[in-house]
This record gives sequence, structure tokens and C-alpha cells, in this order.
Amino acid sequence: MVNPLYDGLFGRHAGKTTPFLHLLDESIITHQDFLGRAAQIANVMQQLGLKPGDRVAAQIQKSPEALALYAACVQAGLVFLPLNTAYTVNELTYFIENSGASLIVCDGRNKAQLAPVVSKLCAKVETLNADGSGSLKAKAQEMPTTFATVDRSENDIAAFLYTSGTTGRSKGAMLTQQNLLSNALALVEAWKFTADDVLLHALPIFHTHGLFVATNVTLVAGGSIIFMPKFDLDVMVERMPEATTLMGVPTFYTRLLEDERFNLASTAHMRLFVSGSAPLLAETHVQFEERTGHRILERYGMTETNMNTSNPYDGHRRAGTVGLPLPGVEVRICDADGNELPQGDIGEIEVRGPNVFKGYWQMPEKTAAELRETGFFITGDLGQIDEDGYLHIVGRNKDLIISGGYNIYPNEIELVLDDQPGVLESAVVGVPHPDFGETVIGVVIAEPSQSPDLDAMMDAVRVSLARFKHPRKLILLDELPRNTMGKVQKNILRDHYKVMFAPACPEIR
Ligand code: MCA
Ligand code: AMP
Repeated sequence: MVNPLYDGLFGRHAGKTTPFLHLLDESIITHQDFLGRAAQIANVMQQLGLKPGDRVAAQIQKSPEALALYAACVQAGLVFLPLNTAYTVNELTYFIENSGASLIVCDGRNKAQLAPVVSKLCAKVETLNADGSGSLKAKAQEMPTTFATVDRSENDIAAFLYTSGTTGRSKGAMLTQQNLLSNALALVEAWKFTADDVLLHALPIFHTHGLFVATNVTLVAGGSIIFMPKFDLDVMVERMPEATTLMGVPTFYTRLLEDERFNLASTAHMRLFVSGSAPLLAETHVQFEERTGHRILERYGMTETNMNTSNPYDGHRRAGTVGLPLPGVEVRICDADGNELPQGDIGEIEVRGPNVFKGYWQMPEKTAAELRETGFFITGDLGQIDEDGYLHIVGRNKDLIISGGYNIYPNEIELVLDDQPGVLESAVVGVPHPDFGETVIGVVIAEPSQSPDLDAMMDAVRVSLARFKHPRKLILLDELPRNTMGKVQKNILRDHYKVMFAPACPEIR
């Protein structure tokens, strides 16, 4: 039996009684215990009638069982589709329907709300609560702790991760076994992970960073994880002396720096801090080194590609850059037609390698628009490669806001705002924010002689969209700035409101 991803991440630890997860209540789940739990869940899913290639959509809190569900999907050849716990029912319904999921695993509290989509798809539903309880656990407990691993090839799809876009609905990025495994292997090598590593894990496990980077890398290396249900500054500072590595979004690092307990002594046992998902300010990089003596290692990735580049482990970690291509990954800077530009020029970043996804689920046109026949993926990020080969991300060719590491596409919010009574049009932009890096504001234009109720608009936003996408401010203007072609000049709005959340700055109206 061959299942490269299961064998590479999980199967290799069969029989090991060494710790895999250190939980906050001081209990430990060994590799062998974990594999047993995963096998039990795989047995449940097989008994439910799921077949290899079927999708399993999961909107569940971070727990050891949630991680075991991921392992179970890999072992049973199912496609794992993790979903942000902040998504509203509206958002979830689209993902579940679009993916054609055969099984939905949700928190018991949300089961009733999902009933319409469950029955529409004739899908199965099981519950898994934050404390690990629920119908899935109850059934799993009755199952054997072994499961005959389903054969898979490296080109088989292991996971779908939904990613939005500047226009249109979210797209399901199809990630193969090879995409995930090759990237984990490359990162273990690049970041020198070993079985002695203890990773402080505070990221969510429904995105690439927390699941396919932090977790897969530790699994390949055979190390262990201090498993935090979510980011918590006190817990992080308290547990750091037991850890050797941390992976986080820039907000983790700015929050740590605000705490005096985070210093040379509390980080003495650490060997590596990795940052990604959003730009790390050079200023944070410098302050971090001054405080701890460690230089943060910044890397660059995407949902569609996993990790593309990384600052070197041993060489110079350059603040303001995302480093060099990972082994096996090609990075080039191109014009809009895909012609490579001379070294030093600014252009669109394109990447190719075993890490690059297979395409968007049932969206051949979108796949063709972003994935060239040559295998290069058009990232939508603008970059420049310096004389030493380091990649600098200098901007985005896509209308994207990154708040605390979460991606927010303005179009999705504009559609909700435009739909509200008395609204002619709207524009949503990101502005600098001291904690989240960027945050969302919405500019609204009223229909003639109308005065839209901004509070009612926020209520409508709350029903439709996850909390992290909510504008932190709505502003009523007479008109949107436009260029001579009639295109909204979002750069003018961004510039005008850029100090809105700056510390000690009076609010702008
Ligand atoms: C929470 N809130 C947010 C965010 N997170 N609002 C905007 N942006 C956010 N990122 C809301 C909360 O619901 C709350 O709302 C309020 O903001 C403040 O909550 P707080 O307790 O301070 O937030 P938190 O729970 O501490 O969360 C902040 C966080 C978290 C720790 C930065 O957002 C996080 O874990 N981010 C990581 C995201 C991530 O994993 N990204 C990787 C994507 P209220 O005020 O109503 O209570 S993968 C990726 O991007 C690529 C592939 C890559 O390269 O990695
Ligand atoms: P996602 O939709 O989660 O795939 O987000 C990927 C996007 O996050 C990239 O296209 C970049 O715009 C951004 N990103 C990830 N890592 C970094 C980084 N280190 N610096 C700047 N932007 C980053």
C-alpha cells in the first residue's frame, strides 16, 4: 500500500511512544496515540460510506481531534476541506455547496443552521466540539485503532483550501499529496527541523500556515508541538521556555514585543522564529533582534503554492525581504504577458515547482487565467529580485487586504454594502493598523437624497461576513475619487485615511 502523504507525515511514526502534542493541561498525546485516534476517525468515515476523493468539509475549533480528522482524511484518501471558524452560515453554505462535500463536520452548536445545505447535498453531518466531544468522537471511540491506509498517488488531491479573488466567488485550490509533501520536506531541510524540535503552535489549523507549514514540518521532522487552541499572549510567554521554534503572523511578533516578559531570558531556549502570511515591518525585525538577540526568519507563500521563498537559516536574514527560492521552486519577475524582466526590475511574481497547486475546483477559466501552460503560477504579488537573489515584495497587483494574517477581498464586502437601502456604491480599502498590520474601512456613497443608516449597514455585514472582514469604520462621502477612465482611485482613499488607526491620532471623518 502506498500513500505518500500519509506515509511521509504520519505512518512513519507508527509505534512511537514519543510525545507529539503537549496540551495546555499538561497531558501528552504520543505519536502512536494520535495515529490510533486518526485511524478510528478514518474507520468512521469509511463506515459512513465515503469513498476516496470525496470531500470532507470541516468547520471546527482547534483540538487534537480536529488534527486527527486531517490525518484520517489523508489515510482514507479523502479530500480535507478545513474552513475558518469565523465564517458565517452564508459563507459556509457556498463552500460546502461548491465543493460538493459528502461529509460536513461542524460544531454541535451550528448543526441546525447547516441543515438546509446538508439536505440539499444529501451530505452526512457529524459534530466535533472544541473539547473534542460530539457525534464523531462518540462513533470513533467504538472503532479499531488501526485502518488499512488507502492507496494514493502523489498527484491525487489531498486538500481543498478556498481562496477569494478580486472578482467573483471564492475558488477551491486543489492541493495534491505532492504539493504538501514536497513543501514540508523542503522546509524541514531549509529550517533545519529535527526530532528535538518543540514548536509553539498558536496559529489556526484551517489555513496553510498553521496546518501545512507548522504541523506538516514538525511531523516530517518527528518533533513535537505545544498545542495552543489559539493565540494567547500569557500562555505563549509562559510556555516559550519549553519550545525551540515558533511560527507566526507579524501580529504575533508585535504583540510579543509589547510584553516586557518577552526578552533575552525567555527566548534563550528558542532556535528559530518564522514569520509569514503578511509583510513583517523592518522595524519589527530590528526591535525583535534588539530585545531577544534572534533575527526573525521571514518567508513567503500562498494558499495555491504553499511556501515559495525563505530567508536563509544560516546566511543573512534580510529585513524587508522574503529571501531566496526554496529548493525546487523557481521564482521569476515578469510583465503582464509572462515575459521575464531583467534582474532588478519590478514586476509580477510568478512561481513554478512541485509546490504549485493543480488548479481551482471546477473553474477551468480561472485556472487558465492564473496558471500558465508552462506551469508558472501568477501570484498577483509585485516583486523585485535584488543582486543577491533575495525577493522583495513591493506591492500587490490584486485588491487584497491582509489583516492579522487573514486575507480579505474588498469586493466581497462592497457587494454587501452596495446591497443596502439608500446606497449607490461603495469602496472598501485597507489602511495601516498597529495590531493587525492592515484593517478594513468602507466608504459609502448615498443614492440621491438618501441617507443610509450606517449602523443598520453594519448589522447586515455581521449577518453575511466573518468578523475579521467587518469594516472597522464606515464613512459616508459625496462621491468616490475616480480617474479620467472612471475607475475608482482606491490609492487616494488609502492615502487619505492612512492615519485613521495610527496611535494617538485624532479620528478622521
Ligand atoms: C480576530 N479578529 C480580527 C482578526 N482576528 N479582526 C481582524 N483581523 C484579524 N486577523 C477580531 C476578533 O474577532 C475580535 O473581534 C477582535 O478582532 C479582536 O480579537 P483578538 O482577541 O485581539 O484577536 P485574536 O483572537 O487574538 O486574533 C488575532 C490573531 C488571529 C491572533 C492575529 O487573527 C490569528 O491567529 N491570525 C492568524 C491568521 C493565519 O493563520 N493566517 C495564515 C493564512 P471583537 O472585537 O468583535 O471581539 S495562510 C497564508 O496567508 C499564506 C499561505 C501564508 O503565507 O502563510
Ligand atoms: P493566501 O490567500 O492565504 O494564499 O495569501 C497569500 C498572500 O499573502 C500572498 O500572495 C502575499 O500577498 C501575502 N504574503 C504571504 N507571506 C507574505 C510575506 N512574508 N510578506 C508579504 N506578503 C506575504
